[in-house]
Amino acid sequence: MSIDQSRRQFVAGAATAVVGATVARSALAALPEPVIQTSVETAPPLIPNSGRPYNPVVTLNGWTLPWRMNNGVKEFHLVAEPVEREMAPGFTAQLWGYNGQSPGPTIEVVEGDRVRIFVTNKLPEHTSIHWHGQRLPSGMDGVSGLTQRSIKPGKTFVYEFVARRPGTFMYHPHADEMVQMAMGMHGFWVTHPKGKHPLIDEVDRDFCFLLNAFDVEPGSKTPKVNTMTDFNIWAWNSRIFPGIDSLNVRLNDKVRIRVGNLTMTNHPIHLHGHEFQVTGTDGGPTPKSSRWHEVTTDVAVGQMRQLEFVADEEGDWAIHCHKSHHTMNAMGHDVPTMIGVDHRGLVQKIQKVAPDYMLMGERGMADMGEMEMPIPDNTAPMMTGQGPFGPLEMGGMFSVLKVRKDQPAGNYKDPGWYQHPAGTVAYEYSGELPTAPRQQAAANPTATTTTVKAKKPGMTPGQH
Ligand SMILES: [Cu+2]
Repeated sequence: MSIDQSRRQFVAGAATAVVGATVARSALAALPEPVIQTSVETAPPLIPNSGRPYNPVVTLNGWTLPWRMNNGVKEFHLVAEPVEREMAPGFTAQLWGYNGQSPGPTIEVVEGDRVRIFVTNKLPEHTSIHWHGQRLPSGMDGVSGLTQRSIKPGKTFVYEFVARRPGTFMYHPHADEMVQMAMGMHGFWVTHPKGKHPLIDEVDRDFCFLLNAFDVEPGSKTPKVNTMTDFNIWAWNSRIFPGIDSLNVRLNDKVRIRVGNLTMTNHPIHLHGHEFQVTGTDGGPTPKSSRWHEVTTDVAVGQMRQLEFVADEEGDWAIHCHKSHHTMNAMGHDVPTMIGVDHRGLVQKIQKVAPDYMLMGERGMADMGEMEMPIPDNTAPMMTGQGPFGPLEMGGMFSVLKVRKDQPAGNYKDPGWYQHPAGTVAYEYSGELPTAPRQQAAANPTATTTTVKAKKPGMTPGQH
């Protein structure tokens, strides 16, 4: 089928689906051309060239969906479809998403904008889109069966509402949710304030990403959709370290990072070197009197958080989920604990019956960050990434905030690793090691010992 033929059929299908929709049909002369993204690079901010002005966000390893103005209405076209997403170099997953990628494109509008979103379903099953956090007519809320008929494969539905309150939102299906979310269907939505807002500061850099999780068996490409808690791929915008771009800012920039959680567990997001305030949630900006400084904030399931700080410390600063299993990729979670087990002499014997057997973890697992372990094709190593000082031994939800005084304003290019000023890097001690007191005690058994009284849970006070 030629492109022209398929477009004609596509448009014909869309026209049929529009019949019965409750929005102004006369306005729908034609669908806006869907914009498809093939790159996994972080797109530069999309400077608005129509509609009201705003300061755009930067979506980590993502992009913002262009729109067209139609009689004062901002029109977007989302296409729900199977996509191939490179989650990290060497590891590509078969996901479902929107407009060529998972997650879908970020949608940016301005408070008060009338928004019309065409949603075309190219999935093998029905879908719908829920606009998480928005004030809108109930029938536009996207809960299939409850507020609308589901969008059958091949059909296009239209959502239309006014973006009434500014803030940080997301979108995702509300139809066969378990499967469609597990497959990577979601996207970010930012409603910018229409002018100066008492609770929303102007910032120099505004980043956003969604937390998402997948269960992809090493060597395979398609997530297991029935997994409830045992995920092995912890991602930001369907990317995992070292595939997540760094957040590159200029020294003393005011920075906002917007995070939304569409996984099945909470993620304490931790930033090094700076304190931030949580200035907003998906419920809107927080009152100034309610803000305090944090270096970690928990983003619970279905929640969104806006973190703000002044990047006034130069350097390479880790930003990551503080759950240690969430900064690891597949493979490692089921490795038995071997610390302290003496394998010497055993390996060759075992290799006679199991030639692939390798010694792993008897001194901790850090070796795995360095060693070239044979792993199945299309699998992200469990602990990986090279920094300027050696292996980073990370994976999953990990990136770097790069603060540089010579980063040009408005420029997002990766400045490379930080050049530390002389005398500011942790260094090896080369003097004599004193003998530890406990070794002296062991050498002299008559030395005084201290009895520690331990209290076990469940004991009443005073009982020992
Ligand atoms: Cu986490």
